[in-house]
Amino acid sequence: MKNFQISFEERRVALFTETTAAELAEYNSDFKVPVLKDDELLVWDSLSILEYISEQYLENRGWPAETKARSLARSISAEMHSSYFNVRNELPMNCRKKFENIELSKSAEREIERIKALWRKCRGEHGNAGEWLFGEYSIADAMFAPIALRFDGYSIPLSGVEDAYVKSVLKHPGIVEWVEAGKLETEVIEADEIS
Ligand SMILES: N[C@@H](CCC(=O)N[C@@H](CS)C(=O)NCC(=O)O)C(=O)O
Repeated sequence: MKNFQISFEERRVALFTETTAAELAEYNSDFKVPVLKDDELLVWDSLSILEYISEQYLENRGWPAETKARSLARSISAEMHSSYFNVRNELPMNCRKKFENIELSKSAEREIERIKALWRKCRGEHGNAGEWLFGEYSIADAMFAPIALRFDGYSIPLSGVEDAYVKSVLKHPGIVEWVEAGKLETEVIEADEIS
């Protein structure tokens, strides 16, 4: 929404606290974030929210205009949404710390190689018009932003296309703002801390 200058108010909900369930109860999101409230309409789950915003506010400009690019963008966004469980477990989101030389399972390494290969394919086949996966910024970039942040935070070796892509994500003004806000948070989710 920040990328497309759609104004919104953000309500921060700290997870796994004594008040989390009560704070999220009104949104019907199974006590999870993110959830979008647009007047009385509730939309939950990140990909559904992105689809709704694209339809309702962007005349579908959230997805690439060209059919093949759009189809690939949908496939990789759905894959991101439903996969990479080893990356999620072994590289938990943590914007406040930087890690070097972490040991990863073969399964996590394989997922990382898969993600890099997808990025190279998108950039190689559809990336000419800009620095994003499909040239111009799309839903696919929003979906992969958490992965790019993890690759940076856990110092995953990157080269060429993937390195440039992560740098683009890190300097996106919406991401810079989001990471800065994250750094000011004081809560710690112990289950997501790795040593
Ligand atoms: N598939 C959902 C995942 C939602 C989800 O698990 N959100 C996490 C934060 S990223 C959460 O709310 N966790 C709290 C919990 O599971 O109780 C989406 O992408 O929106």
